[in-house]
Amino acid sequence: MKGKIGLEEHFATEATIMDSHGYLAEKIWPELKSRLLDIQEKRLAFMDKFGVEMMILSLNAPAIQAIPNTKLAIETAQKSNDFLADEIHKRPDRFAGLAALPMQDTDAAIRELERCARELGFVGILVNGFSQIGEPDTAVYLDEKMYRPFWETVEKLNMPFYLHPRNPLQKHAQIYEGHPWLLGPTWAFGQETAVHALRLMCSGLFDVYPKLKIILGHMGEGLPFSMWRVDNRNAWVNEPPDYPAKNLISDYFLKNFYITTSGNFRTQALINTMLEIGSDRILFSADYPFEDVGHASQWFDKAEISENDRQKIGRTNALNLFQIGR
Ligand code: GRE
Ligand code: ZN
Repeated sequence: MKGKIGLEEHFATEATIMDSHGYLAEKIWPELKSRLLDIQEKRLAFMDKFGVEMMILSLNAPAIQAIPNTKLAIETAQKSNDFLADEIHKRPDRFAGLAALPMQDTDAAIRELERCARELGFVGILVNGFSQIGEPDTAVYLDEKMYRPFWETVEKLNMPFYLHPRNPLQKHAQIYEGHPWLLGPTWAFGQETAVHALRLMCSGLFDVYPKLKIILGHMGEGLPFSMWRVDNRNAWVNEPPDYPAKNLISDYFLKNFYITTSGNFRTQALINTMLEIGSDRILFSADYPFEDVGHASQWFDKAEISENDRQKIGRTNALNLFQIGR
């Protein structure tokens, strides 16, 4: 399919590049590094070759969220957003941007978001899970009360918010000890991000700001498969759920969430996700350069779904969600 749009597609700056080191085999690092630092050359060549018209770009992970020094987090976010805006400016027909935000300081995050939306023309936000604030050993999640004014601004600006994975802190990762291969994209990213998304849903956030649009990658980080069980475990006792939110978790999942195919190029998983959340809420993505645009595209272009669904998931859902070209 020509004209695809991807929205979990990363770059790095010199300040954040080392955050992506150590996940893939060491011999791959020079190539991964050069792909992360490149915007206009190798990346565009892959896009052309595999029918990707646009990438909506975001900074690598965990980057800003893992800078406990608030002042440095704010500066690094600003610099990265400025760099991205310059690169988009060179090819506005091929690139758009998601804001990196210093969630260490709610007011600073709001200010940077407003700048990214109004001055830099970014179309959304991407945040890499919890933030370390002040001390490296802290993990502050986005359902915390301190973030309510931030979410109010996100809703007001109508900016879709991509909740991107990161690894848990070591002190929260005992279950992975002795099994380092389960960290990162194999399992820990998805587990961490799925629980974070469930926290948002349970917290009542979407009762207060019902127009929030949250995007999850990797075919929903396992949530589509587990949604029924989340709402229906032990249903015979007929007790209302014990959390602040007013409705069932699946009500928020269906109303406030969008899902991308990033890094999960599996037709069985896609069809399950279509059955759970519907093809209007699923969007193509690769997760370049951690994944291969060719793998993503060659799978998606031939996946056994209708051509109507392919157009929606590959392109038009992204145009609508990010209000591109209108
Ligand atoms: C990502 O950000 O998507 C990512 C990493 C590291 C390894 C794999 C991966 O940051 O998909
Ligand atoms: Zn990613």
